[in-house]
Amino acid sequence: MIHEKYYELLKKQTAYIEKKNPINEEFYNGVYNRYMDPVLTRNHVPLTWRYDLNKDTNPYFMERLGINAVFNPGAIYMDGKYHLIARVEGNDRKSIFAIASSDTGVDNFNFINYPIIWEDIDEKEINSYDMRLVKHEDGWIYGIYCTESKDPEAPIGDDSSAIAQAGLVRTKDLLAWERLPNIVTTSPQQRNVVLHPEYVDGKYAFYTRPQDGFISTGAGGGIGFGTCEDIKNPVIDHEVVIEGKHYHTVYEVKNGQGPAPIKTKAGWIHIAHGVRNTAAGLRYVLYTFATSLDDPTKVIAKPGGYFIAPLMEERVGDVSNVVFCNGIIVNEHDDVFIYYASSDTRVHVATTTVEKLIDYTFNTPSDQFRSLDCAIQRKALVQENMKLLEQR
Ligand code: M1P
Repeated sequence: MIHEKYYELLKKQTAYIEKKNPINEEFYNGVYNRYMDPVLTRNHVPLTWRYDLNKDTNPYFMERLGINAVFNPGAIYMDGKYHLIARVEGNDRKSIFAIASSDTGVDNFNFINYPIIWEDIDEKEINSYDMRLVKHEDGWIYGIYCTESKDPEAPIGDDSSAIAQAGLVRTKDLLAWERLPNIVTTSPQQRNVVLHPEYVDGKYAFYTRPQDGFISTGAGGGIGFGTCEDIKNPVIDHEVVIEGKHYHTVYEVKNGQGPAPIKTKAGWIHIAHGVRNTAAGLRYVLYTFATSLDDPTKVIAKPGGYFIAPLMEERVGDVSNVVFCNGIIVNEHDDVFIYYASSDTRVHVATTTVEKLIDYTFNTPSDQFRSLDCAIQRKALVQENMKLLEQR
């Protein structure tokens, strides 16, 4: 017999999920809209994934398999629907992947089917997260995610050192998944590995993030680029850093490619995350840059500073002061949906258009790297504006 509490909670959850999500009119920067509510949280996860509904075996209607957080989703637009493959983290700290879909892209996201499962080809894999979904020109949809295992070299007693590598899966319909071998590079660790949607010189091309350690990038770091011939034997034997770290910027400690870049008439537009250190710990923000359509390793535009930073309640969560993006959708109207997670806890959306993204990326002044030069840059803006105002 189904516990009566189930129906009470289901009614509340349905109202929560179906609530409209208006634009946050308090916020304005001309670049993108923010929304009043997160688009995906742990409260969206179906009750059937968390509770045993049976009154005989669960008389107190306790949550048996709790959910801690839902964040860092990959995103894809298919059949007129906005699909997110979210990182769903259980109370046990393990992340699993699950699909949530919406007709609007800004609200009413519902988890569908079951948590995603594929062939278990890597018994060392303990945790998996942060999938980047890419529809490649070869016809497959690829998912690259971080696959984390215990560091076999860790000294006895060290039960937290880990190794991060890039796992690879593919699908045609988001339902049946084929697990391909992990991506092999020359770097000891990898996170934030992303497939470029087109062949480059007839090869599969990847953005990488070489790093020496699990948290610290060490001598590595920066957004790398490399190619491989055979996606079923994904070995990248040469990585070149195309977008590095830089002292006293928002990406001075590390950075990483977000989702696959968007192809526009002006160039490939990338959304990346940059990390800097503060007295309160690492701060993650998003920034954009563009690469050439002729040469995806060549950065041709890069606004100074951040594009999206954690704001108000976004600043607090399991890992506070973080925004992270690995999913973006461009629909048939060139509307852009940027799915970003805040503080490793929940998912938000920011919306803009391809035209606005181009304008922002190509016309926002670059970082001058020194305070006095930044003052000169801002004074020039003020002077031009004063001239205009005086001419009124
Ligand atoms: O906790 C912030 C982020 O940290 C990692 O990102 P990066 O490898 O760039 O430091 C990831 O674990 C990511 O999932 C997380 O959001």
